[in-house]
Amino acid sequence: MATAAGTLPCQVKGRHLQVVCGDQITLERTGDSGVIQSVLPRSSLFYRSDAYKTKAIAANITQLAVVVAARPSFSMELVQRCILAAEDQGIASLVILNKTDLPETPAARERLTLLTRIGYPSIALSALADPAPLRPALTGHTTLMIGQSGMGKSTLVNALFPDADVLTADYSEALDSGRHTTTHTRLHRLDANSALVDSPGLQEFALQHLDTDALAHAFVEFRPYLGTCRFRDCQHESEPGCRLHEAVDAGELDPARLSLFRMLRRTRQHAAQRL
Ligand SMILES: Nc1nc2c(ncn2[C@@H]2O[C@H](COP(=O)(O)OP(=O)(O)OP(=O)(O)O)[C@@H](O)[C@H]2O)c(=O)[nH]1
Ligand SMILES: [Mg+2]
Ligand SMILES: [Zn+2]
Repeated sequence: MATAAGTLPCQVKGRHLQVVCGDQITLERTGDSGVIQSVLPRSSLFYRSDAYKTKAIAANITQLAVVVAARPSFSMELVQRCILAAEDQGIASLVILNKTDLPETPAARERLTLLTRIGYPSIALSALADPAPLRPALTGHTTLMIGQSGMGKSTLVNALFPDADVLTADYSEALDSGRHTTTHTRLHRLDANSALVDSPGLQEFALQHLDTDALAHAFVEFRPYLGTCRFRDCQHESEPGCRLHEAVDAGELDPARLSLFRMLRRTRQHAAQRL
């Protein structure tokens, strides 16, 4: 048995199949090459989807690490979308605040409190200076690193795996964005039980596969309230007796999170109507 380090379309016993980075496969070796015999059942599949297609990103990951940095600037909405997709698959998430050597780091850290207050762990480090603070969090996990281009995901891989020699590139000051240097998702093995997956920078992350119930459930802090609204089919918009709205009014839930939920729900509905 082996772990697929990358994603590729292939033929397995005459069937076309997408083997996803992180898939467990059985191989029949012939000299230096091998033929994939089977793909084992996945414990998780991390993916995004718009109204037209689904894009698999990594299989069998046990942890998502969203990488952000003060420069280039990052989108909290995108960070949260990634985490919601992970929650839907029962995958734990953490946030890596990279480039702590940058003077704007405190402001970036402040923005992350929206998530750390809910309980998501965050690890601050400088990949260029010392990646060590991340090591304990990686032990025993297959961790997918995800995030916008230029946040330093591949730099972290190079810092943790001196032989990896993965391509990295300066971000553009003028465009305030990375250069989409990494083009393929790739798994790097730390030890027998731990691996780190690097992925191409993201600009968007559609959640078309999450209907209203799944979406609400993906907001972990909403879970204790779900099923307790006055109306059984409450969409948590402006219905009377909505427990999520009451919890916001009582200061128990962050209004920014309920606003995001409503925006995502409507986005999904509009996309579905356009089909
Ligand atoms: N100041 C500083 N710069 C860093 C740090 N880590 C990475 N960088 C720089 O950030 C830039 C982008 O790094 P990459 O590792 O290529 O970013 P990436 O997230 O892999 O980008 P994509 O592959 O495009 O998604 C490079 O110029 C790195 O040298 C850090 O800790 N501090
Ligand atoms: Mg990269
Ligand atoms: Zn409600």
